[in-house]
Order: sequence, then structure tokens, then C-alpha cells
Amino acid sequence: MNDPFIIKNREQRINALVDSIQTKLKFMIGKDPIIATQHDWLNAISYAIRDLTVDRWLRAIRRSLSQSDRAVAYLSMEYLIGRTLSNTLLNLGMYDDVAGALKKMGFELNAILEEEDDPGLGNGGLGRLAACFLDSLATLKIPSVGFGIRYEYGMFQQNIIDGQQVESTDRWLQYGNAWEFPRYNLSYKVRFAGRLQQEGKVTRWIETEEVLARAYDQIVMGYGCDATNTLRLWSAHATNEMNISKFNQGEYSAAFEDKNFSENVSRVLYPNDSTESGKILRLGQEYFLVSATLQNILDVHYRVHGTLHNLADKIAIHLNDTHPVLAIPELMRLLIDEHEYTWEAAWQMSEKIFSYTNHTLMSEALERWSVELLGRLLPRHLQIIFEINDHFLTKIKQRYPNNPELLTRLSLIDESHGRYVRMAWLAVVGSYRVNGVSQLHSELMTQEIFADFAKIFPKRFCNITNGITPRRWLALCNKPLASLIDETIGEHWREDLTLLSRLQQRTDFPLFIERLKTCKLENKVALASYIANHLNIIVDPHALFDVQIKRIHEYKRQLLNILQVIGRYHRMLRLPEKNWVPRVVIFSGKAASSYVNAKMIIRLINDVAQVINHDARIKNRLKVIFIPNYSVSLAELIIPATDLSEQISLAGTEASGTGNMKFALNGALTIGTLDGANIEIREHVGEENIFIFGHTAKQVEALRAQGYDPRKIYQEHEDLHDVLNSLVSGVFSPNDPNRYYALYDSLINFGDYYQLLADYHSYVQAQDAVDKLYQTPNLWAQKTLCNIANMGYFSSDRTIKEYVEKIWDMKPNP
Ligand code: 26V
Repeated sequence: MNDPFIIKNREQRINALVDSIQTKLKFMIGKDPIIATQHDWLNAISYAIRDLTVDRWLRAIRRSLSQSDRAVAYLSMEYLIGRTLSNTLLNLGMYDDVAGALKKMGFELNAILEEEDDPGLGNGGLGRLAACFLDSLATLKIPSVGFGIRYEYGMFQQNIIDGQQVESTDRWLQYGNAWEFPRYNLSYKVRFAGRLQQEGKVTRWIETEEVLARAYDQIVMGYGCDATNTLRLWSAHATNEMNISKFNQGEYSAAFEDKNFSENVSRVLYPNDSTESGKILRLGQEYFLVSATLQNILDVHYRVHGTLHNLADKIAIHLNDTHPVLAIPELMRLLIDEHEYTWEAAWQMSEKIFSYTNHTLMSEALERWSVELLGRLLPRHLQIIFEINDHFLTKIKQRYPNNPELLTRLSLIDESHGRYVRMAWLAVVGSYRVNGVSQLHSELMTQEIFADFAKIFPKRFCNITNGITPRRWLALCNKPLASLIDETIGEHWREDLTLLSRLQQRTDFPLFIERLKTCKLENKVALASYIANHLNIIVDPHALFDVQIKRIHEYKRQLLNILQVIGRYHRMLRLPEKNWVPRVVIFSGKAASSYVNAKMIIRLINDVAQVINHDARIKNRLKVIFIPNYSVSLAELIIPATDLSEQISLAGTEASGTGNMKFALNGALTIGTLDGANIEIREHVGEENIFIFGHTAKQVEALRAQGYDPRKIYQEHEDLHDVLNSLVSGVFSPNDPNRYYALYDSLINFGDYYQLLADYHSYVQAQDAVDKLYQTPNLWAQKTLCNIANMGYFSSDRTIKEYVEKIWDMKPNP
């Protein structure tokens, strides 16, 4: 076909695109246009567009193989990349042409884009961060590969039935995936279980079970430039398709038992982001990722260099949380058992290769595996972990001869209740650099969980504050605002987000402020129409859109938000004639399937919505909306339409947050606590442009230490008293008045662990200040502009540049 990319004339370019899409439909999909479905067309278009990216990709791979500098292998169990077609069109600068081509064929681009399944290969912040990093790595031309798992079923789909979350399987691959290249010839055997046999100095791992890891590659395109990287996802396959002897005996289902068992390894994403450790399948998944990846890395390296001696000069392996930390003993195993390195030589290399990011301080989310289970599934790795521990503790004993408690605390093996391997300890001992994801988080990390390590290895720890890609989170998701910015300061902000600071001077331009307001309204109309179509609820786009969208977790305090909504409802009933600012309070987010309290909070939000939305006395001035099945694509719709961003976690619990950055960049004001990156957002946008409330992390600690008494607050404050009583009076659950007793009880009688009551009043005051400001729309808009203009720092391009300099030790790209 004529390459639409090099054709200068627009009409001809569009014709070439039409031609190529029709060709794909015929030859790749094999369908007549008359019977083709929307999805067939989506696939045809995707193949046609993918073609335009392949040459650059192959060139980039060739370049990276011959380069002399270091490359990055980013290991993550999760990637929430979002839809690919729209992003590729943006990167190629072909959005308008393709819209034109489709129009000519009688289609609407946006409707086709909506057809694409959003790959939910992650839980939340950690997975989305990995996706933003891929985008920035490619845009900054840093040679890198993201390694992960191609889960057949991603994050479950959330349905809300009678106000409750009901899960169903996410069949994102059911119509195929046009973006992936299956590598049928690129696979590695990953071994499990078996036993060890010592032959002199050599340890053999024998009688193992085997699973085949097959690579599926996807092109990761950088913005507007020639650079592309690869996302390589591993899929599990049986080494033995079937047991022929069982088949011959007529035991057809038993003949496939092993195959099913093997393939279960990459069947489904664990839909949990705090607990689940202990499950053998999860451990199997983690090792599967790590083993396939390391074999692949060593393989490629050996083919290019003919030796592994210089491995550390050529590759930096980054561990996204502890999930892939078995990479450390796996590298040791491969070097020692398969490439005949000595322990010392292998460790010397390993020590220069790995770096690790910690993403949470919550103790229940810190992975630990029982020694018994690890020994059963990965006996050789357990042995290596013990040996790493011995070497490490011996050194510590030399430095601190009379401190056995220190040794107990530092040991990779926790023997206090049973015997467990502390995966975060292994990550710290085996990495040359460890980072947290915001200033506060990194500080707490070295003061709390890693305090002992920080004394021993002071240079090992650093902070790198998270960031977000401005391509997806502004250029793509907020077309009205992006065009306004383009007109004002040009288009280059997509690659240098600090240029947004040039907008600051526009705060005094009434015309600009008017246009900014128009952009916001346009986005709110789009969201209102989604809500009308999907939930059958009418909301007024002129009302204040108040939004909390993220995983449902007690520490994130969606419960505090809905309590405040109930409080507002009560006040509105008491003073119906007051000039209340109309508000639409929007929630969205999934709860882990086994997280009872989180599911209860979803139910409460929906029950409260039922009552408030149907109370005529409120005259539509307050609406509560729960949007089901939160995803990257929904975030792209909701964030640009938001006026108020709720970032209200208990101080000291949210490692960073990245949603907070997306909202501010899209012109929402934040109401939040001094937690995670909120603190840095406040520093950048100015304290007069953000609503901060609640206790600081230090105050939270102090309160806990002195004996926090929520019951006292409950008794002393009448309004809060009424709010909490309404939970158990049955107003929100008339058929089942006891439904929320446990929630009420946890706040009043069981210590209110996340200190909702302690922050309630300052939260309500901050919400009142929000209302007041919203009544002065120009001032509100000016403040949103101060947010937009000062978000440059939070680009993931800045974050990745810091990783390059402070962690990966690479020369910046010329
Ligand atoms: C933990 C676990 C535990 C075992 C079962 C499976 C599983 C899956 C994920 C996790 C990770 C939890 C940590 C996490 O997602 N942290 C979030 O990371 C974001 C990016 O750094 C950050 O913005 C959020 O504040 C932080 O909560």
C-alpha cells in the first residue's frame, strides 16, 4: 500500500488509509464489509495502524542490540496500559486523518475507539504507573523492555446489582488482540517443585515439573519520535499437550489435566492489592515471570556479547515492588548452576544489576512466603535465599558483634510466628538502590520499615516522586483543554510539561478564563451524558462535580466521604431554603473480591445514593453517583470532567497517589490530606490553590500513641452523632436496618483505625470552603489554572529522568 505516513496531500493520505483498512478487513479478518461487525472494523483499523509502527520498532530493536550503553528491563506483575489505538494515533499524529478516513467509510472514530477492550492487567496505581513509565521510556528514547504476564483474564468486571458489587470474568481477549505479536518460537521452560541433589560442589535441581513461557510482544510507541520499545508478556503453556496414554484409555478429561494445570499459571490476575500472599498459584506466577524473563535476558546477552561477564554493564533490572524479587535468587541460580560462576562472582554481578521500588508501607501488603511453601515449589531458590541471608548476617555480625536483636530484625527469615521469608528484605539486600515514590513515603520508609537497613546502607535509599504521562492524561483524554493550551503556548508541552508554567500569566486574562470554563463544561456535559445513558440518572453539568475514583480501601477513606455527604444531606433538610451549591458526588472503584469491609462501603454509597437521589426535598441539589467497573478508559472520561478531586487518605498511608496528579493537571482543585504526593502538589500549586485538611502523619502517630478515643468525638459533636446514628437507624437500608451496624461499630467501638472521626470536622470545614469558592466561578477557574500551570513537575518524563540518573546509572540520551 501507499504509506500514508509519507504522503503529503491529505486527501490522498485519507484514501490510502481507507484502502489499507479495507485490505486488512479482507485479508486479515477475512470478512465481507457487508457483514463485518464494529469489532471487525476495529481490528482492521488496528492492523492498518500497527503496520505504520513496525518499521520504527524493528529499527529500534536493531539499534538497541548494537548499542554500547545500558538498557533497562522493567519487571512488573501488572501493566494497566489502557486502550492502544487512540494512543497510537496520537503518537503518530494521525488522529484527524484516521477520523477523516472513517468518516468517508461511514464510521465515527470515537465509536470505533470505544469498541477496544481495555486490557485490565493490573489492580490500580502500581500497574498504571508501570504503563506511564513505558510511555516515558519510549518517548525519552531509553532502550528498555517491560516484562510481565499476559493474563488470559484481567481484573474482574464489576457489576452493581441491588447496590452490591458482583464480579464477572474479564474476557479481554475474546475477539483477539490486534496489537500483540505472538512469538511461537520464543519460549522458555520454567521449572517448579522437584528436589535437590548434591553432586560434590554442584547442586542439581531434578524431577521438576515444567511449564512453557511463550512471549507475546507489543510495540510501545513513544510520542512523536522514532523511538519505540517493547512490552513482552509471557503466557503459560503446557510442555505436554496431552497425556497420550490416558487419552488412549478413553480418559479424555484426565488426559488434559496437566495441560490445564500448567496453563493456569497465566490464567488470571490476582484482583487484590494488599493481601493474597500465601497462595501457591500467586507464587508460581511471580516465579514464572521472573524465570522466563531472566532466561530471556541472559540468552539475548550471550548471543550478542558471547559472554555474561559484562552483564552488569549492559543491563539494569528494575523490580516493581517485591512481586518480581525472586529475580535475585533466579539470577544467582542461573549464573551458578547453569553458567558455572562461583557464588562470589555471581553475587558481585547481581549486586550491580537490581534496583527496587517500594510502593506501600502497609504491613499487610508486604509480601512474605512461608519457608515450607517456598521450599516445596522452589527448593533451589529457598536454598539460595538462605545462603544470601548467611552471607549478609555474617557481615552484619562483624560490624555489630553484640547485637543479636539487630540480627533477628534484619534476617531475611522471620521466625517470630512460624518461618517466613521477608521478600522486601530480600529486595533491599539484593538491590543496589531502593526508592520510595513520594517525599513523605520515602522518609517514612527509612524511618519505619527499613530503618535498620537505612543505617547500614545509607546510600542505598532514595526518593523518586511518581509522575504521569501527559500524553494520555491530557493530550488524549482532554481534547478541549489540550487545544486551548496548544493555541496559547504551542504543542511542545507534550514533551516538556514544565512549559505549562507559561499559562500562569493567563490567570488575569478574562477571555482565557472564560475559555477554560467552557472546556470544563464541555467535558462535564460528556460525563453527564454517560451517566444518563448508563445509569439513567440526570445530573446538571453546572453543578460542582466532586469525584473520588480509585480502589476501594479503608485507608483511602471513601467512608469518610460518604459520611460527609450524609452530613450535608442532613443540613440541607434542616435548612432547605439556604443557597446550597448543587453538587454531584461521584464514586468509582473496585473492591477486592474478598474484602468484606470495602464491599460494604460500596453498598453504603449505593444505598445512600438511592435515598438522596429520590428525595424531592433536596430539589436535585445533591446527587450521589457510583459509576460501575472503573478502568483506565473511564478515568479518561471522568477526570477531565471533575471540579473537585478527593484525595483524603489518612496521612501516612497513601504512598504517593497518581490520580491526584491527573486531576490537578486537568483543572480540578484538590481537597486532600497531607499525604503522599499531595504534599508536593501543594508545594507546586501553592497552598491558596488547594484545600488541605486533617491531621498530619506525625499527628496521626501521636494520636495513636496517646490512645485515640473516637467515641468521645462521637459524643461531643451532634452533627457527626446524627450522621453515624443514621447508619444504624435503617434510613439507608429500610429492609435490613442492621446492615451497617458493623461499619458503625468499627468506628465507635473498635478504635476507628483510619481516624475518620478525628478528621471529620476539618473535612466538613474544607468542604464548606469549597462551596464558597465555587460560588465565585472566575476565582475558581483562576485557581484551577494555577494548578494546571504548575503540574510540569509531575510528568513521568521527569520521574524517568530521575531513575536514569539516580538509579539506573545510564548516560542521558544525546
Ligand atoms: C500488593 C499485593 C500483595 C499481594 C497480592 C497481590 C498484590 C498486588 C499488588 C500489591 C501492590 C500494592 C501497592 C500499590 O499498589 N501501591 C500503590 O502504588 C502507587 C504507585 O507507586 C502509589 O501511587 C499508591 O499510593 C500506592 O498505593
